[in-house]
Amino acid sequence: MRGKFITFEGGEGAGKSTQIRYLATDLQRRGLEVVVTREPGGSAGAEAVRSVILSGAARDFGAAGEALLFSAARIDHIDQLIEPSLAAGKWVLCDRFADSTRAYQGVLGNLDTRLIQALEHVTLKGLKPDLTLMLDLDPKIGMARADARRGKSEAADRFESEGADFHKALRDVFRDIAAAEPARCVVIDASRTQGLVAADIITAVAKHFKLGDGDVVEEAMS
Ligand code: T5A
Repeated sequence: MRGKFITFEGGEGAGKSTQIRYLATDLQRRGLEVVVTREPGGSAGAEAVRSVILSGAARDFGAAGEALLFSAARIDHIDQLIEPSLAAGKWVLCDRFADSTRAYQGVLGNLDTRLIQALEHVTLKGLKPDLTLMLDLDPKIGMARADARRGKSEAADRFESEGADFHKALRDVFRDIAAAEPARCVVIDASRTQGLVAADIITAVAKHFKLGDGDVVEEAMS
């Protein structure tokens, strides 16, 4: 049986990487085979593109140029990792996916919606997440978390270094995407403790896929 494809989206420092680990543990305890991956990246070719984009070297290409680079990386990621894993029955948990291109490059980069739709058509070839968890958080808190994790010696990356207005608008865009596709997206309040957020996510996933109650919910909350 084909596996399930779950994506995590949200602003910087919302806790996506942290929460993917909790969910992976829960699903593995249920006996499922899980693949954890991320975008940009997730395959050798896409990781190479990741370092180019996040270094800021492609900033001068503009939003359209960056959208093309994210899409090229996504094609390799889907071909090399996501599709083969789903075909083998594995559950794929992905830290960011096409909604990030819609939000960062599409809306905030002022690109024509038709360009983003055309890129999705070519890149995704019909692949769509079975579920998207939108981690919603005040960007001031998210950026403070990201700053604290990075430490003083490391510079902010290409998108972390955008201003406060950018990150505030980003939150609204992710909320709009979730509101437009309620059957696919669940908004999660990411302002609480890691354990409470994890419990919410595990409950949402269990409900969406009609899994039984996991024992990790209580553990995560304790
Ligand atoms: N991008 C990406 C595009 O522009 N277009 C695209 O198409 C795609 C795919 C990727 C960048 O590329 C952009 C978006 C991004 O700017 P990245 O390094 O992968 O760069 O950046 P993010 O995905 O934003 O990842 P972050 O690591 O910044 O954020 P996370 O994963 O949301 O947060 P996480 O889990 O690493 O947590 C951050 C810190 O907060 C703590 C953690 O311990 C950690 O220190 N934390 C909490 N603290 C308190 N309470 C909680 N509940 C906490 N949860 C986590």
